[in-house]
Amino acid sequence: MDSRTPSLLACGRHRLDLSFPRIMGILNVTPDSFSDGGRHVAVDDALERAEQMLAEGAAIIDVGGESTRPGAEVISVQQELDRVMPVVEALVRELDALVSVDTSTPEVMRECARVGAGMINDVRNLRREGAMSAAASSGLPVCLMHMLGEPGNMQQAPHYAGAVEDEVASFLAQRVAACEAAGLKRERLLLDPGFGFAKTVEHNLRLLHRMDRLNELGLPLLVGMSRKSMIGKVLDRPVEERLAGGLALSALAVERGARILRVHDVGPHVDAVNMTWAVLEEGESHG
Ligand code: 9MG
Repeated sequence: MDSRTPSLLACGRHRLDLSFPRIMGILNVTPDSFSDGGRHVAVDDALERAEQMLAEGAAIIDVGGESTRPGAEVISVQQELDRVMPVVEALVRELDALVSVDTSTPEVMRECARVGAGMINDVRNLRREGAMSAAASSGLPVCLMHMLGEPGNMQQAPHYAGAVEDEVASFLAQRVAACEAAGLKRERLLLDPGFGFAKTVEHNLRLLHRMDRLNELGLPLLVGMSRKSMIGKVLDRPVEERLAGGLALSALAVERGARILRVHDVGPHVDAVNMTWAVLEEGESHG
């Protein structure tokens, strides 16, 4: 993060201090995520999982009801509301958690803001019809992620004419300009390179290596690499054996300026990130 980057983010009732890196815990509320013994069981399970992530040091809980995996089922607005709303309401009411909502759907953005969510995380960077104005009127910070196409087709043949980091930076700069034109203030924006979204392994590795290019945009950076296939492909590991690879990537991302890391395994990432930060801080204090 450079000196122009805002370090205190207003997230509804919460203030998020980004002068040091923070962990965002992933809470998927798709039908396969929790036991299917009825609505209350699912909400209770989600609450328990969120409570555990907060106890392990997560600053934010990212709740998502629509899978972004290639080939994932497309769901209706009502299905997404039904999955997400009871969980967001419970997290706000029972845990007073800072909840981010992983959604591209304007109705979900509006409803979640109404019940006390603190952030919008949109992998489609507000390109769905009505999303820009819903996000603007929510008053919440928004994470704009880079992605070409849609989750269903994004991995078909990802191609960048120039250096991937330059193209991602210029795409995000254009989305920031579009947000500002729609009344969404710059101070409310976060940027995300979108690891694994319309990118080959080589694109992902280069993008992380050159993340300083995105720092030049002067907004806080959020990254999500936890358990992703880039780790599986480099290390030849199945999804349940990708933690060590993910910790290495998180340390490198922090060193390159990331201020929010979206992860599944909160405890180990808190330690890895705090350790990395201690080294960086010590370097700073000795010039
Ligand atoms: C929802 N989701 C899945 N992967 C993600 C990533 O890398 N970044 C953000 N912001 N959201 C993501």
